[in-house]
Amino acid sequence: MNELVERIGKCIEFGKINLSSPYPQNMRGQEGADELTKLALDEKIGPDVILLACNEAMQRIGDKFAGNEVFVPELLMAAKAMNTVMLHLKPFFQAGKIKSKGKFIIGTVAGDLHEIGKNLVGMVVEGNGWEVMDLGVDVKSSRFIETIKENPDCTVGLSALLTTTMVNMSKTVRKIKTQFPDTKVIVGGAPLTLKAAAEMGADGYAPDPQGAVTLLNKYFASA
Ligand code: B1M
Repeated sequence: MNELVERIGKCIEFGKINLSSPYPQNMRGQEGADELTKLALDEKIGPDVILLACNEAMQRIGDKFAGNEVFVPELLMAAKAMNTVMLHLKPFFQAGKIKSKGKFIIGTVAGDLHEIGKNLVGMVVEGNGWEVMDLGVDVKSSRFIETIKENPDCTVGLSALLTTTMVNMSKTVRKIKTQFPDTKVIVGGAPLTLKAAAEMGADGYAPDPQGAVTLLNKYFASA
């Protein structure tokens, strides 16, 4: 792996946001995710290469968390560093912007605060020509319902990262499909599977952002 990309990954893993960030102590005075990502992009390193390294770093910090080697504060700092990188990568995902193909409403379901994967899906979908309305995290079913009412021609994307919030996802899917049977609902997130999505009554399951785009294009083509 390119040394610069490796350093960005380390900044994510250890939560080093930028040069002036005092955390972590042993990286004080060093460039962080912010400066190194700018540098990497200036050196024409592909945004996809940077993103892959960051995703791997998030996986590493997640594994450490699972093994009780780090705790919530460390996860939060890693997420902040990751969000800093994403600010730099966003324009690249949006570069393919063309005339809107339709509206895509996305949010992380009630009780769930994980936003990075959802943000990535939103960026990639937007870059593929959809108008994205991001409702944020911890989104209640009622908020999705209100937004669908205001945008009856939309497609909906629900994200969940916790096994426990899959229950809320399931409730949200059912409420949406009961009130708006014609509205397509796509679900995704680490604990989801095709089987779980089908059991919830969702129209589709996407394992990653590109999967969401493929489904959207399929619905769009058959509309
Ligand atoms: Co949390 N967390 N977390 N966390 N966290 C996980 C998810 C966990 C797997 C860590 C672990 O134990 N190994 C574990 C869940 C276990 C489980 O339920 N199976 C966990 C836990 C337990 C918790 C808390 C309960 C911890 C606690 O407080 N004791 C707590 C819950 C808070 C809450 O939500 N109510 C919590 C909190 C947090 C932070 C707030 C500190 C922080 C999130 C900050 C933020 O988002 N701003 C955080 C983080 C960072 C993680 C890990 C480390 C990284 C998640 C991430 O951003 N991944 C995560 C461990 C891991 O994933 N290895 C973990 C990178 C991202 C690009 O991937 O989100 O999977 P991901 O998205 C992917 C795909 O899933 C897919 O596309 C994306 C790109 O490929 N995708 C979709 C996602 N949504 C989609 C929607 C689609 C289609 C595809 O269509 C609509």
